[in-house]
Amino acid sequence: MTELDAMRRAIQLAWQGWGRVAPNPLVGAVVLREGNVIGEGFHAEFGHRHAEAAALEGVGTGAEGATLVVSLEPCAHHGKQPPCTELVIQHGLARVVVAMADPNPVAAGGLDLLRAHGITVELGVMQAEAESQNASFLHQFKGLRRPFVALKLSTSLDSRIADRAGSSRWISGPEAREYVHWLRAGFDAIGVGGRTARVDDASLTVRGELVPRCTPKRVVFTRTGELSPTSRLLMTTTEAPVILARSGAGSLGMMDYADAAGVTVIQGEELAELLSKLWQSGVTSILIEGGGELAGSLLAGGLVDRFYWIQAPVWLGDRAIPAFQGVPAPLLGAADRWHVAERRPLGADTLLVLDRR
Ligand code: AOF
Ligand code: ZN
Repeated sequence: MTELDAMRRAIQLAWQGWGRVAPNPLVGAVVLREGNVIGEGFHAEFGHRHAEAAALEGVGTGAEGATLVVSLEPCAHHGKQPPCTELVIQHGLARVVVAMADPNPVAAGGLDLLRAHGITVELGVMQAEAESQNASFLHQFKGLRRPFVALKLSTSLDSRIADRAGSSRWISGPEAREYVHWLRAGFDAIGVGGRTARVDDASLTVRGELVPRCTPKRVVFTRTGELSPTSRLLMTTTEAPVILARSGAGSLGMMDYADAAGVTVIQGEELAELLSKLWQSGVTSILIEGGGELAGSLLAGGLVDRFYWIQAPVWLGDRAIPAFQGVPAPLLGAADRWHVAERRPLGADTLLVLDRR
């Protein structure tokens, strides 16, 4: 196996920490000796063993002179785990190949330390893939003081999120719905607009195979503040917290029973302020699942970091509900071009993952 293949494997292994390690990064590692894999592992659980330690377990003296291929710069700090650099040095590894540097100032500096011990270091192998995998971890160190915002929409070929009668069940197929439950598990919160919460009456809970370490909070962005006391969201507040994010005076009716229903209310002038309040309350990432008004406002406000687009092979026509409302219309030369991070089939549907440049 080449070092490049080993890095591909390390990144693939790292995905197994999805839903379990956040806000820490997804990390995978492979130990190579003369092109053979002699150890591999990943960061499986927040606060637990790092990927390097998992990969080196049981390798023993076989690691002497071998190469460690790891998707993140080995840490140089004593955190919940001892420094991985120490482990690498003790095992006598000769070479360390890394995809991306650690943006966490507390843990960084590992590569310099390894070099100082005579270990050869290569940084940047499959860097774009590793950075995309850890986009929400990287986001935490950008100083934006708002959560990593991902927009997930299932649309028709003509970018409609519901038919002309307002029904969105089901645009996409079972494979896509399974994927969305997996996706939800990796976010601190799931958000929707008020109208979508009312019309779809979705529960926004995680009901897939993967059980998240922390149950995502459910956030409803609304101007009026209205939510029916018999809605699925309010009937399930014991399963997962509900936050009502209000950006307008609206009616106060909801406030009367919000407390009793176990709903937290946050108030802000506009979306950016609501997002920063969510950040202050510990929400580091949020997956927004519609509707068109909220999606359009977030896009127009430059507040979307990533877009998960599931496109189903169906036409819904002009009178169906558009995926985005209120997005400005730039001329082609001035329009933002997004970076395609992933593109693959989900049953009959197509998944496109796009990152803002
Ligand atoms: C690595 N390998 O597998 C991971 C790293 O509190 P701790 O000890 O778990 O440290 C968390 C920090 O360490 C985290 O913010 C990130 O900078 C780094 N995570 N480092 O060498 C790993 N998960
Ligand atoms: Zn470490």
